[in-house]
Amino acid sequence: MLPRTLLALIIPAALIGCDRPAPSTNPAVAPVVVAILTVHGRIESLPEKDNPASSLTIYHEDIPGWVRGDGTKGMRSMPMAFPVGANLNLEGFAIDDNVEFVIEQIPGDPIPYRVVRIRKLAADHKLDFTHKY
Ligand SMILES: [Cu+2]
Repeated sequence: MLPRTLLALIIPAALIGCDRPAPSTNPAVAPVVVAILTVHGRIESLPEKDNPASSLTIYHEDIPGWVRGDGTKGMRSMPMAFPVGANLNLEGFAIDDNVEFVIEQIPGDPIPYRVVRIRKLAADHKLDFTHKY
């Protein structure tokens, strides 16, 4: 678990360039996972120990199932910083690795999306960063 101060620094950076779902205003409603998305992309940076400004940044392909704040869906391919789930092990991953990863989206949670699984794809796997919608 990351120290709170570290999260406070990482989360705003992770949200830049992305459409953040509005947090729930009703404290009685527990945040629920609204989407579990399997996505392909290429690692651009990795979180570094003792560097709160670092992050898992992945240039991801289009994500048609991404739930936007207004309830519509889709996010075009882009480089994007992702918060990392508590049990995600990034040992052995390197910049420029092609990866398949799973994002959980939890609007209303202090961390409204996070990467919970990741695996390497073949180095010659063809990624498609064209915008298809
Ligand atoms: Cu994105």
